[in-house]
Amino acid sequence: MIKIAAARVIVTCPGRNFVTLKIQTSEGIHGVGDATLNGRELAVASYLNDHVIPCLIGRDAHRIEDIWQYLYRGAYWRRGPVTMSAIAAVDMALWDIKGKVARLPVYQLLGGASRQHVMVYGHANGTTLEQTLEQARSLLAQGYRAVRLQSGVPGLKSTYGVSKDRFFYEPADADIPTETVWSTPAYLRSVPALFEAARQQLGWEVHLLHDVHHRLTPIEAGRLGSDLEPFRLFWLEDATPADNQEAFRLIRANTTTPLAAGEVFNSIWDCKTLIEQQLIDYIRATVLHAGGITHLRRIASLADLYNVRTGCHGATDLSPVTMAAALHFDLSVPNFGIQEYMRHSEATDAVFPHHYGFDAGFMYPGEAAGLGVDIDEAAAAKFPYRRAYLPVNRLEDGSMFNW
Ligand code: CS2
Ligand code: MG
Repeated sequence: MIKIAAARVIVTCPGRNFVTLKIQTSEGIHGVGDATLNGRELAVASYLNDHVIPCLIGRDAHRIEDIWQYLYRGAYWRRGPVTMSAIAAVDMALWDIKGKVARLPVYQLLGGASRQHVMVYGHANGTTLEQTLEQARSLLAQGYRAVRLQSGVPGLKSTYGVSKDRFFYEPADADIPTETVWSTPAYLRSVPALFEAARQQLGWEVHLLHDVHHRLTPIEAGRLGSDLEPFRLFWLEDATPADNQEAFRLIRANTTTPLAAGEVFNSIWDCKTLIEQQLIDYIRATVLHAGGITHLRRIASLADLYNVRTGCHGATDLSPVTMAAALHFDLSVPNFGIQEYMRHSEATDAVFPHHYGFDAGFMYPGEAAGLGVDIDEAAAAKFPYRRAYLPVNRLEDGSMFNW
């Protein structure tokens, strides 16, 4: 038995907000977990402070599965992004502690490495097609094997997923949401042209990916997938919202372009139909928003039965703690597909010192005991919380999307 002696929540904003849970044990060993929910950060901080931490004190930190079940089943209110991010933070911190006690990196506790390294995809985005492809060439020069391409849509002022900064991508940009305008016909015309030019200029070796950010109806998504077939994408992501999982049947019936979904999913129930009916090829659920390593393993095991591979979300609003946990998971899980990688800012890297690293298109979790990541609390204290939201999108006639 190794007793949980104390736990606290640290909120910091080194360029963007992060919520971190730090659990301390009676043996003096501590663990960290990420609890960041973009644009709703303080709701998770309160959930942990007011409702979870009091129930953890005195429990055996080794009982990861039991604590997961206790927090999930015991609360009566199940699922949802706030609850599942809070449970995930506890789960990550407990795996970190177990690894430190065992003096092993977490991937060893998960059954050891199933592969040599973790293939990641980088982000190339620009306001014009030329800028996007120039970015892609620079990623290829850095050794990336897989690149996501997002480009501004001609005629639209701004496009979600296209960064204002050349190197760092941060879509949460205002203390009251920015409102942007969207045109589906303009978008549907621009994407095939981008990928046609990409194959001409970048060749066929590199894996190319694209994120629709839930902007299409199922039949529009089917059309886009079919238009993109000649360019052999690695995946087309979040082609339509998956609130209704059956919606993907229409897309599937209309294209052989591989489909990815699930960065907003919180539990195995959000992807059960998509996986069991083989309506997607990659599941994007993360360690952070889908209940921690413990629950993501369960999702991956279900996915494995149906030839669905993992493709964890890894945007900058997931802290280096999640990135570390994801890499241990990715290295160990048999049906790994790819991992998203967006570089954090230097300030963020300084607040979260870590052992993971990138080399020639692949990442490695490192050999440090536990997750191999920590929070520098003195550095974190220099960056107080700043409210920030993702933009809200409207159609050209001013209405909100209705799908
Ligand atoms: C995106 C993210 O990384 C992705 O695939 O969809 O940028 C996402 O929009 C943000 O992480 C939202 O918090
Ligand atoms: Mg996405």
